[in-house]
Amino acid sequence: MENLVRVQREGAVLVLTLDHPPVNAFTHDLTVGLQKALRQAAGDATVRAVLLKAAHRAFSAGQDLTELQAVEGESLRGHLQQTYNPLILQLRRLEKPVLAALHGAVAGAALGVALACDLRIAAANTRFLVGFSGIGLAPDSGVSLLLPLMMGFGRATEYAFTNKPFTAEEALAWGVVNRVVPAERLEQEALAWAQELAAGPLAAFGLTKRAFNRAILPHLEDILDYEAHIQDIAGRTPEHHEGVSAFLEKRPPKYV
Ligand code: T3D
Repeated sequence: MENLVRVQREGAVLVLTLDHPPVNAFTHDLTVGLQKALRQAAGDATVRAVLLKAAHRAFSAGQDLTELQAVEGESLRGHLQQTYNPLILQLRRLEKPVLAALHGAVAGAALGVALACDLRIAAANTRFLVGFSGIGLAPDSGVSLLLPLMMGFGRATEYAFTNKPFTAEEALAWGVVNRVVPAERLEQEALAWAQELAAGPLAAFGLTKRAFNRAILPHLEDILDYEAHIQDIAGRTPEHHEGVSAFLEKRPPKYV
């Protein structure tokens, strides 16, 4: 298995860096690598906060479409049950603060991963893309729940349908991210914030997260399962086939 997630310690912070050039597309190996790193964060009592960030030009372009095309015809439900669904649950159930540091593109499943973190700091150059409809799919990875919750129902519908990007400043104004910083300061600001979180009352933070999960996301597991069911339907449509082919062939899709 390729090692596509770098794991480093910075004091009590476990720093996870996506490392799959050029745009950190989520392959099976990357997703499983991230699951493994989060298990490490959960199992190590000396880890008091997690910082999730990315190398290269984007935080992540979401699902690797070359890999998705290669397994065309297989159940997307099965794929989601092995990859993003457990990952999103791990992020929410880890009783330690998780901070996402975002830059460049954040698309599709990567948006779901970013939204499932507790806090988000974004470089001013970040572009958010719901992504799914661009390849004939419906939102998964918790996006159907977390995006309307954070930016509002009408706005989430608009951005899911149009697939137009929104900026870091818009994300800040709409409550999708907590802070925006100049791109060149992202690394240091994110680490400083993660270290501040690591110095806080860990048990209280964990219990706060547990309480928020219960208050706001009590049906998260069901929603993820329903998204997987919906995606299984979407994944069998000609629209999905055309969307993926068009992206990889670098041409606009033709839906009839
Ligand atoms: O069961 C399941 O898994 C279903 C779940 C799906 C979850 C999802 O995540 S669905 C959404 C998937 N993601 C997308 O549809 C996004 C596709 N990518 C883009 O829209 C753009 O590439 C970006 C906005 C992310 C970045 O744009 P830009 O202009 O900075 O870069 P680019 O030129 O488009 O891409 C750079 C290279 O990365 C390019 O390859 P090349 O020409 O240099 O060889 C491009 O093909 C490749 N790339 C970009 N995104 C993906 C990708 N390769 C594989 N998978 C990608 N998602």
